[in-house]
Amino acid sequence: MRVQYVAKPRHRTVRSLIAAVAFAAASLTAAAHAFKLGSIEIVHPSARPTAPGQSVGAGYFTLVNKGAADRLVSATTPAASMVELHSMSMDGNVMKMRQIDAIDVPAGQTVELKSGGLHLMLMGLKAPLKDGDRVPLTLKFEKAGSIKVIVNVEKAEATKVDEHKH
Ligand SMILES: [Cu+2]
Repeated sequence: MRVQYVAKPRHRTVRSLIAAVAFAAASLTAAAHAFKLGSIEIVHPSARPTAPGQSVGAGYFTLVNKGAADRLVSATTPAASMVELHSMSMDGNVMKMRQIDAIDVPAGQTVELKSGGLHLMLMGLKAPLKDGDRVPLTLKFEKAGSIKVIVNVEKAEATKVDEHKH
């Protein structure tokens, strides 16, 4: 798992804060941020910048469930007219994407939304997503309820290729 969770500052001593900053710098990843809803953590919501005229964008994050099984059932954002839940899988040499009703978050499990796998599809973007933008996103879980998170718009890491195409 390429997940980096940084605890909330109020739980840190100065020494551990320095250690965390050093670790973040060394890991070459963008600053991680995380949100908590009951026993579910939503780690580092992010989206890729989009080209002018492109009407869809993909959103990613990692769900860490330390409690009972739940399901992500919907998402909304003021930045797009609607958000769909999508899965991707290889069918022979073809990457197939389909809309799904929910993303299962099994008890005690970690579920990663990432390029080439499960993701959110932002449909009908009202403006291009620009590197550095911060986009509010409301996630609704079947049992845990709803939470508003902030999506960081940022370029994919150089070593990763964004396979997402529509
Ligand atoms: Cu999609």
